[in-house]
Amino acid sequence: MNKKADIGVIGMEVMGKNLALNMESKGYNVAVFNRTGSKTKDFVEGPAKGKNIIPTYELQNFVDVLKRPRKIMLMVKEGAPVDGFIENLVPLLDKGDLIIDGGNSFFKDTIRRNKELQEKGILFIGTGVSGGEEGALKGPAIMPGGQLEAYKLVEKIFIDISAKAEDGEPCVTYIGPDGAGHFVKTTHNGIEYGDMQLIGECAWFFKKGLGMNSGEIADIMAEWNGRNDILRSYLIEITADSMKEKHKAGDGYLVDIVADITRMKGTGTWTVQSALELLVPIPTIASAVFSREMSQDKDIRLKMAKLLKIPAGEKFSGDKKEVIDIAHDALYIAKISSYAQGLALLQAASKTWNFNLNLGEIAKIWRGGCIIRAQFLDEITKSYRENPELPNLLAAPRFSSFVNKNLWKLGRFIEISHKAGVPVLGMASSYDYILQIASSIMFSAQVAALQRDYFGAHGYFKIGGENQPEIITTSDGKIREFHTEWMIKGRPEKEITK
Ligand code: NBP
Repeated sequence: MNKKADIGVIGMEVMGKNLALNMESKGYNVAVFNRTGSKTKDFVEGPAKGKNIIPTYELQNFVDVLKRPRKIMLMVKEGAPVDGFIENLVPLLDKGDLIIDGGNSFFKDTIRRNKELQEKGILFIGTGVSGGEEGALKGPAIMPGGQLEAYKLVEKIFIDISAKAEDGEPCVTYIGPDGAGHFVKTTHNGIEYGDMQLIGECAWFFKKGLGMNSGEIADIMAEWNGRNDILRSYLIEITADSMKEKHKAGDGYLVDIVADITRMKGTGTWTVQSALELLVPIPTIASAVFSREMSQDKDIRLKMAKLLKIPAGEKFSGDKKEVIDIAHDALYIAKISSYAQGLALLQAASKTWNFNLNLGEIAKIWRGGCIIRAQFLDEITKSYRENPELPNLLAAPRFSSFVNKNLWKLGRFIEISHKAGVPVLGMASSYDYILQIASSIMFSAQVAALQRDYFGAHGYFKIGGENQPEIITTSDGKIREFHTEWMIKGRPEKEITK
């Protein structure tokens, strides 16, 4: 075969194969390679048969068939396989060639790889690719980070293969330098965990609190996915579709016999770890990770269920329709809160790692292709367009007005869920996040500040008075710090000067 390939894809698993097919369908010649050659063979003799896809079985041959500057997309398991391929590829490449890591890599690895490769004259993009198998084939959301010049080399290919939002805009944009793309993809996954958790809690409440069967819950979810519904989203859509599936052994629903264990690959945990590192609270997303962890410890739950008497479940006896409507708005507010947390994390990361993120553009490319795609992201895009300096998503008038009017519904939802014996860690975390961020004085923090000073002489700051929340500073703007001598009679207070 004499034809040269426009781009090469390494990794012939679900993502790599489907991305290669997607690229080919847009008119590109694609070379493919996989560590285990039989998978390449199966691919080119199967779904890629008769297409402009060039199979290769040696890395040297793979790089030889690529047009220059070479563009190589790795779609392999994150970690050592990515480093291994980079190490083997570099000696075969020329300066100015480009390696793209399209897997779910940890963003700090991407920063390191970008730097190491830049020193060797090789361009490097770390990109999130979201949408799973179907997205890879029909159009994913793509979140590339790296040198802008590197992005320019593949911009057209990425635009061509990306999902298109309802207004036709491609779901790809240059995210920022080095690890920016992978950080945004990781946070996207964290937000996805949060969405899934919140939807799951609603479903559990409907089942236990309102006594509905899974088919009835699926019907509500389908209604919530209606054309103009504020909850309309891919995750609500697939919840409705999967929950109505009957199992093969009888007439029951599949969801009722699936084991209550949610596995995870790590991106949710990375999101929470980054939030801890950057001191950004993301309680809803953290609650989703913790709930998955709790789900995985089936043994302890089986033991504890026998020992602890949680409320047997007080079924709600009021107007069901009214409660379903309350749950609808409660879920929407919980979602706004969760996205506010995720976007605050992006904002902090952007500052710390100089990612220069444009939150409005990021929300815009999440509108299609990816797992969290939703009508709601249009509203976020508009909010940042109206005010790019929003201190928090909840400050956007289109969200704050809804929250101000309907927050009671989230409180009510949590109350009746607890009465029914349904844990709602995610919904409660979303609610409490709003309560905390809207507290000009957090009394619990005042109590803790004194506790710390009492047991450890850690000092405390002061505010103007009970109704004057501003922190007292010196005339040149420095925060004044105090300590009480708790062990000395009369407990004198002194100002600490540093
Ligand atoms: P996997 O994550 O299952 O990875 C399989 C690929 O990695 C195969 O090509 C395999 O080669 C290769 N590989 C492994 Br495993 N260990 C290797 C090693 N030590 N050296 C070289 N190659 C090695 O594939 P995937 O599900 O298609 O995902 C690809 C990437 O995209 C991952 O980073 C994943 O997290 C990310 N992602 C996946 C999805 C999804 O829905 N699956 C969605 C979004 C992003 P072999 O065939 O020789 O074993």
